[in-house]
Order: sequence, then structure tokens, then C-alpha cells
Amino acid sequence: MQDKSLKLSRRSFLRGSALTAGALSLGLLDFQSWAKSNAAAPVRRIPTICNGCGNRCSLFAYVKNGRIWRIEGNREANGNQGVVCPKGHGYLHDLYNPNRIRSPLKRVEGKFQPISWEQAYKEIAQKINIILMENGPESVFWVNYPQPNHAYALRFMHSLGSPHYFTHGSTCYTARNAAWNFTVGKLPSNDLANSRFIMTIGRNPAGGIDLGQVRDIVKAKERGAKIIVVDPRHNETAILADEWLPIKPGTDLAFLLAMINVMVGETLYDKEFVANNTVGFQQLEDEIINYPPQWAEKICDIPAETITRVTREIARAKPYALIHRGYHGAIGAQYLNSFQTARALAIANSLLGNINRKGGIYFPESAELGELQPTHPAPAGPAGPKADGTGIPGRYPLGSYGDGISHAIPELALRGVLKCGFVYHHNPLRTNPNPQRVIAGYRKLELLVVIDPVLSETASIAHYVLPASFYLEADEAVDTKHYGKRAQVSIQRKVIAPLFDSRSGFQIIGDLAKHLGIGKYFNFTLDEANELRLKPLGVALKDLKAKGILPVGEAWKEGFGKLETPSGKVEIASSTLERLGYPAIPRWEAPLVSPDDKDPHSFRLIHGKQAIHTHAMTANQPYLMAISRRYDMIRLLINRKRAEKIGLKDGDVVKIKSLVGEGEIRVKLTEGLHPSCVWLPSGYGIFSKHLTTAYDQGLSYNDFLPTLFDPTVGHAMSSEVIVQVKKA
Ligand SMILES: Nc1nc2c(c(=O)[nH]1)N[C@H]1C(S)=C(S)[C@@H](COP(=O)(O)OP(=O)(O)OC[C@H]3O[C@@H](n4cnc5c(=O)[nH]c(N)nc54)[C@H](O)[C@@H]3O)O[C@H]1N2
Ligand SMILES: Nc1nc2c(c(=O)[nH]1)N[C@H]1C(S)=C(S)[C@@H](COP(=O)(O)OP(=O)(O)OC[C@H]3O[C@@H](n4cnc5c(=O)[nH]c(N)nc54)[C@H](O)[C@@H]3O)O[C@H]1N2
Ligand code: SF4
Ligand SMILES: [Mo]
Repeated sequence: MQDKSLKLSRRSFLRGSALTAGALSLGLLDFQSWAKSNAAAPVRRIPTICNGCGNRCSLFAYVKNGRIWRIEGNREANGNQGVVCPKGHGYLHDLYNPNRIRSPLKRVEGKFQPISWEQAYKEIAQKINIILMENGPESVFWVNYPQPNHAYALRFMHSLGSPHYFTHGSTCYTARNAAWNFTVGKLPSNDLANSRFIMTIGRNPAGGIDLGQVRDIVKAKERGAKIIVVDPRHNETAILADEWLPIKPGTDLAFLLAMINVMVGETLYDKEFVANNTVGFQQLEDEIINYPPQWAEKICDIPAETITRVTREIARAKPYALIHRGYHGAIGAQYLNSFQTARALAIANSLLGNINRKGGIYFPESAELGELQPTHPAPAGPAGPKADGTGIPGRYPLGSYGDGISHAIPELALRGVLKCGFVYHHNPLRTNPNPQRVIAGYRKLELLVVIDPVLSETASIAHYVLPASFYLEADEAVDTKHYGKRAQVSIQRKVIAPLFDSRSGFQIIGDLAKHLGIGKYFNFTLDEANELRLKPLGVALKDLKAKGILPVGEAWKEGFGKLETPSGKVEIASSTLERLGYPAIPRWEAPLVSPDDKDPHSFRLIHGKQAIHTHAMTANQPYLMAISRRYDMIRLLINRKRAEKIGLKDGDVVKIKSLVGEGEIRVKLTEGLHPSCVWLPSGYGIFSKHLTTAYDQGLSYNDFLPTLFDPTVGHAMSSEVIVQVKKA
């Protein structure tokens, strides 16, 4: 189902969409008749960036008579190398989506009124000034999707004197990042193309799309690499794999500990690498003896002989062998044991001796953008710590201070700590767990300003909504990319004039600053700022504008000197963790909750990306939703045997219920899912009535999740939920 949509060519994708033209009255039909009448018009080609997801692939937009004609991938980009994925093709048409906001909006007695930018800025500034006077700068927060304007958003918050800048990290990746940081000092990449043995654990680049990674996995496969996918679900990447290991969700730590047990017990690890480049191997030897494959089998449901065999196989291919560094599924922010699982994953890689080696886990040469100071002095940083407790001993010492714990914002608002917030390029009412609680928290704010092109769930409850330009309408901040063996710098460019009274994110941040009396920290134009940031990279802005993406920095080199860990080496045992009161070596830790084996209706609810949707952002795109419907993708996956046991047939409607939510959805019976869980695609369940295509289609896993904080990192533990599934 999902694999088919992935294979759709652009032409068949458009043809497929045309079949459902009834639902698309404003889109394709208009476009086709327009295309005919403009066939002879001259074409302009402008390089820019796709904003269909966080990959931000490089592309060329073709424009005719002020309208987007078509897009294609930029071949110079190390990541997408000339390719655009289906959601990129689809999302671009949201430029013309009738649901877009056309001017700033103010909520008056529950209804939105269009107002001018000037009025919006003035009123927002007045209200914030009162809040600042009464509650101090710490009561103001900013939360966003991490994107190229983040440096300016952070500067804005620091100018106000608030530490409360957040990203969505605690619902995505903070456990993974923390684990890699503690082990090797930073987050590495995967040299997939040169690997001879690739294992993915809860990472699905063909569904949670990364175009470069899919291409590189195919390249490796064509050269004879073995590919193993460890996932409770037969995911899209498994289609390329030699073997699928259907693991019981939440138990990857047991699987990895057993792999390490075999590597150590059978001396399959890279002895020279371990001796020269790691600390704590002795401690690992002492601990790992407790976790033989026979022990793990009972927990993770992968036979002991399989664990032993695949460990021997991957070790034979070392150092051209890797376990994917992971992203969201399994180790990002899902389970109580996600941090330890990610630590075990990093340690298993290190034992293969693959750190910063060809075909292994590597550190791309970094290329840092320049600073605005001294030309434009930076504000003094905020005085206090973040109220969410990130980085504070006794609270969330392993949490990322830079990201903060964004799903704690509703709690902090309910406690009266946060009074006023800006939400930019982010939709917490839909992408945070436990929406009732999130709504209660965000509603408690005295002032909520949302910056978005559409009335998302979060925008729908804001006091003011500021219409962000669609990405094709706005020049934005330059950005670096680290895919492949050399860094690149890229830029989002304005391709057409804004269709409505919208503004770029960069402009809105600067405008707000000026109205708030902190304009002295924003006394530069976008071009000036971009030039300063490009300066140390030796790139001229005009060249970047012409090309869209350019290589910068040094090419990658194998091997390493001192790592950014306290010992300068790979920390198999972490003295920092020990000092903070955590085990220096990963130990088995069960997930927080588990389904009741005796209850045939009890399942763990897990989820994942489908290749044609991004988070809760693209379900309002008529072309993409046409594909969802055509391939019947809005369903809950359930293991066939388990389903039959409770009298379910394919296509039946079921009721799912957890402690915090319930909902109804049709099921899809499959052999491709571990029997202990049900799997929900993560791109649906939109409840903003303003998003007319997406509204009330499918469910979101967040509806069923309680508000949880991992006790060390603070991440959302978004698969720690048990649901009852019954025929409706
Ligand atoms: N339901 C659900 N929840 C999830 C996930 C999921 O897949 N489904 N995934 C989890 C993960 S991995 C992540 S990373 C987070 C992501 O969660 P979020 O950070 O909330 O990201 P999106 O859902 O992509 O929402 C982005 C919002 O930005 C708006 N937007 C799009 N383009 C622009 C622009 O150019 N400017 C501005 N100002 N706004 C823009 C969109 O309209 C949308 O409202 O969610 C987590 N939670
Ligand atoms: N199409 C699409 N692509 C995207 C995005 C998107 O929204 N849509 N978002 C981007 C972002 S922000 C992110 S974070 C990445 C996410 O990329 P991934 O981390 O690859 O995405 P997920 O689909 O969340 O999870 C991957 C797999 O983990 C499996 N899984 C769930 N629980 C477990 C478990 O306990 N153990 C194991 N071994 N597997 C488990 C799921 O079945 C799923 O197949 O994708 C990026 N690319
Ligand atoms: S992966 Fe697809 S949606 Fe995401 S940036 Fe690239 S082309 Fe756009
Ligand atoms: Mo993510």
C-alpha cells in the first residue's frame, strides 16, 4: 500500500490525483486549464528549498506568469540529488490552498476578525509589555519547528531576557541525541552507501523519508550489502531488506544488550579500536554477562539463535557495518528505556570499530555559519535556567537545554509560570500528547500568538494569528546541511510574490522586536544577516542565490583525534552519567507499561510515518489525501491472528480506548505486525475545522497518550500507552 505510493511517478501521481477531481475543485482542474492557456509563456527557473518536511531538500521552482509551473530536485544537493518526494510535490500545491490565512487575525468573542499588521503588532506589544511588567521576561516563551530562522527566534527571546526558547525535540529526538552525545560527543551520520551490512532499528528512511538515505541503501544493496530491518512492523524499508526481525515494541534494549553480549563473549568486537579509542570496556564486560540471547529472546521475541547469527554476520562485515544511528521510532522519544536503548545502539556500533570510518558511523566535517556580532551586538543571555528543568540535576539533567521540553509548556502554563507564548511553524495542539491537556494549558495563556500559513489547531485558539508566507513566497535565512562527505549551505528564495497579505518568518520576528522596543538587536536586513553568516564559509550571497546550494568546509576524513566527550574517547562507560546517579553502562530497563497478556483486547499503541505525509501538516493537502483514500491508508494495522481472535475482519470499524482518549477507525489485518501492538499512521486526526480536507480524517496517536516525561531526558515517551481495541 504505502510502497506503491512511494513508487508513483510524478506523472502517474498527477493522473491519480485527477481521478478524484471532485474533491479537488480548486486545485488540479484550475491548474490544467491554466497550464493550457499559458503553454507559450516564458519560464523562469529559481533555486530554492522544499518545506514539505524537515529535510528541506534543494529544488528548482519553475514559474510562468507569476504561477508555479513545476518543481524539480536540484542535482547539486548531496541529500536529495535531483529528486523530490511525493509529499514535496503535493505540499507545493498548498500555496493555492483556499484554507490559507489571508491577513493577520484577532480573536474577538471566539471569532476571528481580519486586522492590519500594524494593529496586530501594536496590540501584541502592548499586551506583552504589561505581562513583562507584571511577571518578568521568564513568563514569555517561543516554540518552533527547528528551522533556519531559529537563530533569530533565539535572539528575540534573549533580547526580551527570557530563557524560554523551545523546539519540538522532546516529541521527536531528544533521547537519541542525548545518548550519542554522552557516548561519542555529538550526533553522527551513517555512511550507508559504503556499508556492507546495514541494520535499522526503529528507523524507516523509506517511510519517514530521507531521500538520500534511501538512495544510499539501494546503492549498498546493489553492491551486495546485507540489510536487516528490526521493527515490529514490516515497514517500507523492509521491502529492500534481506531480513525483517519483528521485534516486540519497547524491547530493543534487550535485543541490543544481547548483541553486545555475543560480540563480547565471542570476541567479535574490534579489539584494536576498543583498546585505542574507548573507555569503560572492562565495566561493559562485567555487566553484559547478564544478558545472553536466551535471556533476550523471552523479552524481545527474537529467537536467541537469530540474535547470535545476525551478530556474527554484522561483526564479520566490520568495520564496513553499521546499526543506523536512529531518529524517531524506538529511540527518539518513545519509551522509558529509549535513552538506554540509544546508548546500547551507540556502544554496539563502537564495538564494530566503525566510528568515523568509511561504511560506518561518521562525523561529517562541520561548517558553522558565522555570527552577527560584533557588527550587530548580541543581547546578554537570560539570567535563569529554563523552568522545564532541562540540564538541572534532580530534574531532567540529561535533557537538552537548547531544545527544552516543549510538551511541558502546557503544564508550565497551567501552573502560571508561562503567561504568554509565540508558536512558530509548529502545531502543539496536534503534535503533543494528550490534546485535552495541551488545549487547557495553551488556553490558560494570557496571550497566544501563532505564526502559520493556515489555521492549525493551535492557531484556532490563538489570540492573534500572523499569516506566515508560504515557503515559495519568502526569502529566508541561510542554512547548512550535513548530508554526505562535505557540508553544504543552502537558501530559501522567494519564487513568486505572496498571494495574500503574508510575511516571511524573518520579517515577522524583526517586526515584533521593533514594536517591543528591542529593535536595536534587529537592525539588519535579511541580506545583511545572510552575508554575515556566510562570511566565514567564504561564500558570496549572490552566488548562493544563483545556485541554491553550495559546498562549504573541508571534505570528510576517516579517523579521529579527540572526541567531544570528557575523556576525548568513545565512552562505553560514562563517568558523567555515573556522577549524575545513572548507570555508567546501559542496563536492562523494562518499558513503562506493557499490554495485559491475558486480555485479548489489550495492545500497545505504536505509530509511524507514511511516505506521503508529514506529521500533522500535509493531511490538508487534497492531492496527498486523494492518495491516502485511493490506497485506503487511513487504517489501524493489527496482527491478523490477534484480530481474528477478537472477531475482527479486514475493514471492520473498531473502538480504541486508552486512559485519556478514545476513537473509532477501520482496521487493516496484516501478518506484518508484531501481535502485541496495533499501529497507527501518524499523519491524520486533524481536528481544526478550518482545515477542510483534513478535518476528521483518521485518528492521531496523541489522542490516546497521557502526558509523560521520561525521568532523565524529559522526552514524551510517546509509545508508552496501552489501548483496548474492540469491534465498534
Ligand atoms: N500527530 C502527530 N504528532 C507528532 C508527529 C506525527 O507524525 N504526528 N511526529 C512527532 C515528530 S517526529 C515531530 S518532529 C513533531 C513535529 O511537530 P510540529 O513541530 O508541530 O510540526 P508539524 O506538524 O509539521 O507542524 C508544522 C506547522 O507549521 C506550519 N507551517 C508550515 N510551513 C510553514 C512556514 O513556512 N512558516 C510557518 N510559520 N509555519 C509553517 C504548518 O501549517 C503546521 O501548522 O511532532 C511529533 N508529534
Ligand atoms: N514521510 C515522512 N517522512 C518524514 C517525516 C514525516 O513526517 N513524514 N518526518 C521527519 C522527521 S521529523 C522524523 S523524526 C523522521 C522519523 O523517521 P523514523 O524514525 O524512521 O520514523 P517513524 O515512522 O516514527 O519510526 C520508524 C519505525 O519505528 C517503528 N517502531 C515503533 N516502535 C518501535 C519499537 O519499539 N522498536 C522498533 N525497533 N521499531 C519501532 C515504526 O513501526 C516505524 O516503522 O522522519 C522524517 N521524515
Ligand atoms: S523529503 Fe520530500 S517533503 Fe521533505 S523536503 Fe525533501 S522533497 Fe520536500
Ligand atoms: Mo521528528
